[in-house]
Amino acid sequence: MKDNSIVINLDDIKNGTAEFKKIMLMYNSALKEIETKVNILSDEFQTLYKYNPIEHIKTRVKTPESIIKKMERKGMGVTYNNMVNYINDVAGIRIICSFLPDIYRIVEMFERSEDLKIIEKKDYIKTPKASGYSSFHLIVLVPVTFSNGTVDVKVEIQIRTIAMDFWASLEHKIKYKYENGVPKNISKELISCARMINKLDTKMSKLGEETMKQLTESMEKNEPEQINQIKLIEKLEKVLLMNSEGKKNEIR
Ligand code: 0O2
Repeated sequence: MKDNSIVINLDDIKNGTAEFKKIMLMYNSALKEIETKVNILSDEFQTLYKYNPIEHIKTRVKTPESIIKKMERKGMGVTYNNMVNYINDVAGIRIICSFLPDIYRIVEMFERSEDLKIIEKKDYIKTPKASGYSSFHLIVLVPVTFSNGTVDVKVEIQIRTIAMDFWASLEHKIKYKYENGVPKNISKELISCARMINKLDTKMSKLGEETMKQLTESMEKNEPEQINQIKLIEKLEKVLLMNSEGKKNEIR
């Protein structure tokens, strides 16, 4: 396919071309939108359940060098068109969770979200990559409103546990040390470490579930008022949700 779009030139980017600045503003704004969403969710969990499944979040926009390298690696022309259409992780947010089941709770939250469109789901937890890498990835379109209209901006959301993050960070560091690829014995060891991480996550999740069960039981016994309050707030949320659904149907 012939690509007639504007070529990305590293020197131009370093000198700060208007196109590049505008595109990066789009990606940075989309990240701000998602970050706010995740922070609200985190506050809600903390307030309602006194339990927060989110340990921390990190956002980043890929460096121009890294964008260009990825396009070259994928064998595509280094153009703005290709970057916007085919590089899914120019803007990325990483959500680090405490326990394995928290990952799927957060995925469900994004699935329910009406202002985001999920365009791809990759479950590298059920099916880890050959390297041993494990995480849940969502590629989403985030609507961002500027003075002259709304643009849907692509963002990659990586959701993983603390243990998966530990493995991925160190593996990334090790990989970068070898220009000509990681030696076989080291990649074998890394796969074996990934398996250990998976076992550890499963064990810790069981402990987490057990602790939550015990805490809920003790709350039901000793603080029934608090449990009633939570139930009341959940009911209120449902009513608010039904009301907003009704309003939307009226508008339609
Ligand atoms: P970096 O340095 O994190 O920016 P696609 O994005 O779908 O067009 P891609 O890149 O093959 O194609 O998608 P994939 O495999 O889902 O990976 C996207 C990102 O996941 C990577 O971005 C990494 O951040 C992470 N990742 C994937 N595989 C591995 C792995 O084996 N080890 C580690 N540590 N991270 C991994 P980048 O751009 O490759 O890297």
